[in-house]
Amino acid sequence: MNPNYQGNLEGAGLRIAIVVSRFSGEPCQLLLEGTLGRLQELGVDAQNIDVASVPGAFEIAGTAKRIQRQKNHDAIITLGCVIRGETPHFDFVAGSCATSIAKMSAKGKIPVIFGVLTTDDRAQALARCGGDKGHKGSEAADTAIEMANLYRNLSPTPTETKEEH
Ligand code: INI
Repeated sequence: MNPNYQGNLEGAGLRIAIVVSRFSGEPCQLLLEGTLGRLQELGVDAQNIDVASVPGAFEIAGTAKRIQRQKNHDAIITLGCVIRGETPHFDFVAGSCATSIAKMSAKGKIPVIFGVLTTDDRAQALARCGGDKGHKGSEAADTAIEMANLYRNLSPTPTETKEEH
C-alpha cells in the first residue's frame, strides 16, 4: 500500500533556519558547510536560509525556540557536536540538548531536525562530517526538506492550532 502522506526532496520555495554551535570547531564548521551545500543542491535559495551561531550545544534549543516563534521558516536544522572525551558533563550537555530539541520537534508546527553529533572522540565526529561514516550535515538537510514537505501535506492537530508555531 502506498502511503497517503509523503514528503519529497524539492527544496524550491522552502525557508530553512540552521542553528549551529561552535564549541568543537572543525566538526561544527564541516556540518554547516555540508548542510548549506546540500540545501542548495535540493533547490533551496541561499536567500531563504538563515544561520544562527551559538557557543555550545546547550544553547541550541533556546535559540531554535526563538526562531520557531518568528514563524518565518518551514524547518529548523540544529547542528553541533558534543564529544564525550572533552567534557565531564557530556551526559548533561548532550542529554539536555537532545531532549529539548525532541520536545520542540514533537510539539511545534514545523520540523526541527537533530543534526547534533554525540561521539566518544573527535575522530568519530570527523568521520561523520564527510569521512567514512557519511555526512550528518547533508543528511540533516535531506531530512529537513522531506519533513517540511510532508508537514505541508498534513493538517495541524487541534493542539497545534492553539500552540506556538
Ligand atoms: N558544548 C558543545 O557543544 N560540545 C561539547 O563537547 C561541550 N563540552 O565538551 O563541554 C560543550 N560545552 C559547552 C556547553 O554547550 C555550553 O556552551 C556551556 O555550558 C555554557 O552554557
